[in-house]
Amino acid sequence: MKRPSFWTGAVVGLLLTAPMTAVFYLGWKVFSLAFAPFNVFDWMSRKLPGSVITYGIDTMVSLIRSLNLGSTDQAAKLAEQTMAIIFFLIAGIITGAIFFLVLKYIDKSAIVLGLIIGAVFGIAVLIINNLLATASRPVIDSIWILALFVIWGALLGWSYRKLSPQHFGKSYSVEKIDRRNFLIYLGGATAAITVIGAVVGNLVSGEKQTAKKGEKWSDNNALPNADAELQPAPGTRPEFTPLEQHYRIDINTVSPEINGDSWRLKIGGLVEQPIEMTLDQIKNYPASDQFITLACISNPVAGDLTSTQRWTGVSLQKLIADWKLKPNATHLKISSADGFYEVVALDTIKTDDRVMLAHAWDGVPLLTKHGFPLRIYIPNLYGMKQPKWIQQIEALDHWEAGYWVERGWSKTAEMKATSVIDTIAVNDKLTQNGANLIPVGGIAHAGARGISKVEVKIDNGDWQEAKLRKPLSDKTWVIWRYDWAFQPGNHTFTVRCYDGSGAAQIVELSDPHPNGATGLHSKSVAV
Ligand SMILES: Nc1nc2c(c(=O)[nH]1)N[C@H]1C(S)=C(S)[C@@H](COP(=O)(O)O)O[C@H]1N2
Ligand SMILES: [Mo]
Repeated sequence: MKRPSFWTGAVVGLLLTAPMTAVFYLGWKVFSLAFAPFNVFDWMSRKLPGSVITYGIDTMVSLIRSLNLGSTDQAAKLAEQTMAIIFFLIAGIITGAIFFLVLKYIDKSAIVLGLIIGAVFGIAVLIINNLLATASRPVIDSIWILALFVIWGALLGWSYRKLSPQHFGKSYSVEKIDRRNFLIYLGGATAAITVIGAVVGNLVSGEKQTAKKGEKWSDNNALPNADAELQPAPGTRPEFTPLEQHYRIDINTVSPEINGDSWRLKIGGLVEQPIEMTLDQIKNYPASDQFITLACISNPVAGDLTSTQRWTGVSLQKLIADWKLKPNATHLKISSADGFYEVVALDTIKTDDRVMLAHAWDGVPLLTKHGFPLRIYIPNLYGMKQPKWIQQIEALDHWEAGYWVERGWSKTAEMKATSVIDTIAVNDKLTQNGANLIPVGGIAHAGARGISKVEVKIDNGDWQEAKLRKPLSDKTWVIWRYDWAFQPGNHTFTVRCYDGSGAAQIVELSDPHPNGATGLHSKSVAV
């Protein structure tokens, strides 16, 4: 009877790693403990070269869009989480296979070796978990990770022993049956643990975090443009994105959970005296409210990675006045709990009082996934320049590349002008002065530069000016509408816009990487 093979090792690796993943999942859902597969994945995604990550993101966004998998950000997070678990299982399979292969040639106690491997992996993962700095309870997390990995390693060694011939000392055929029985027994036990872990974990995974009804500003207040004359064409997206529907993009499979009471904003670097501020101290400064359309630089033309909310925060002008920056300070480096960072010039802050540290959206504290307790707003720039979960601000005497800039994205990340056709409302025809009209509409946005004009073109006709609805603010998208005196048949609509200074939207097609997508949006319809 031969010793168990490489392939048996791979099977055992899978049989043990699947239930470990399920137990990690259960611990995460029930006790908010670290979920190792996500830790490893997030760490890898920070360490891999920017080009690989950008390729991965681009591929994912275009796959999600072409397969119509629904909202891009949610599908992307799900895809990342699935990949994280698959990578983890594959690592377990490979380790199991190599473990069995190595033991074939060296005559050591399998259980001791398994324990050692489990401990080494456990220590590596707990270091990764702590490096990510999103761990809220590092000590408990570390014990948990180490314990599961050590048990996993011991079981791997034990399985090898159970499957080894010296253990049986019987006839070949009896050994073969014993071996098969052991694998079936192991498979049954681990499948049961996996299913229980997954099902129970799913049951307790509470509702998505949201504000209570009546708590949000928008529950009790009319939007600032409630008196706007022009009504959106039926089917136009909501002008104000409901809080729960705001797109979400960041480098975390799971958002950092920060305790607002113990959190401190640390201000250091080129300051006379480093200081720490509590959330209440920041909230005690006079706050301002700004309606803002945020967009991700990865958003393709007409993509869904853009939303509009009401941000509340404190102008950085007011804050830096009390921070005693040294005269040679020229930039602030903003660092976040997840290891993300960006650098903003003091000149930008001094000349623009809209740059703020925001602590609320729609009148309630920032949701965890949107950066609780504090995020920055810098007008006219894509989201990649605007850290969430801020922890530290360091005054520098030079510019530095931020997280995505280091990974090959735009240094300035100024928002491109863009216009989108949301709807050609063929079922909402109206008659005006005897003419039959079909409402067509959508949005146009150019960062904080405003929109001065939107035009639509039907097939190869002339550009026609659309009507603009008074926007929520000069930083939000503008809703446009064009009532089309329709002709039956197939038609293609194209839209273009001009920013507040009259500059035309860029017509040339370009992908989001590295400067943000450009090109005109078209939509076809059969009437
Ligand atoms: N700490 C941190 N802040 C971050 C990011 C991140 O990964 N980590 N992603 C940025 C990017 S790329 C975008 S588009 C916006 C999205 O903000 P939202 O998820 O609240 O819509 O957050 C920005 N701030
Ligand atoms: Mo982004």
